[in-house]
Amino acid sequence: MKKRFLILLVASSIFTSCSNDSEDLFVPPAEIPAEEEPKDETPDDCLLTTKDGLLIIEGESFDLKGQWDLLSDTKASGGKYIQYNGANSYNTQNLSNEITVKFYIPEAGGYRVKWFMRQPLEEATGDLANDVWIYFPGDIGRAWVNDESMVLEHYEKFVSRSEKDGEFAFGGALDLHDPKSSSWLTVSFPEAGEYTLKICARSSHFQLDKIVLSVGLDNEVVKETSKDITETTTCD
Ligand SMILES: [Ca+2]
Repeated sequence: MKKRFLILLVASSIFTSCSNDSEDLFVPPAEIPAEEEPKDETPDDCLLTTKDGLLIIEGESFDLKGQWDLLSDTKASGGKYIQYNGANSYNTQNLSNEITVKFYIPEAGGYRVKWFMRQPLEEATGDLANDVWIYFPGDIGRAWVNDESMVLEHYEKFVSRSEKDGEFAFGGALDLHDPKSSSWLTVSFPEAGEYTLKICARSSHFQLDKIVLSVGLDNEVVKETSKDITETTTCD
């Protein structure tokens, strides 16, 4: 009895393995791939995008929440700016005051990040009201520290000063703490596509007119040319 059972078992395992083999041997004819249409990367929605090497993001284009307010001023680009009116948040990010904006980059490239900001005359002098937390999701932000490019993996402090003349001032640099260092902020977009910029409030009464990203342009040129121009979208 035992022997017959064993033979059956062996026979069945041979059959099974044969049938597996035959399945392995059967290769379906390759499907002829359809000719690939060139991918249209242009987004369906109207998104902010670059023009002449500049990507302008007005403060008023951010999706505001928390204690950010939208205000009007003829001195502001687009006639508007945003101001943070909550408490200072110097050590951590209070995400209830995190604001975001989406934009479209048409091809891979490295951009420098600057802004036009203002410290209100009454509330702020010196170091007050002059900074935010900034982060590009996807860890595409870069600093230059100790002669090396440093990947920015979380929020960092971004700071600048305005003159006491009521004008929004061009500037903006990273104030890094680990290691302690100051650096310009750049962002390395790996390919064409939609990206997000996040800002989280740090200093009470800080005013943001607009963010200026630039590619392939001298910083002084950016300072002069970006003052009087506003946003471009993929629908323009
Ligand atoms: Ca503005």
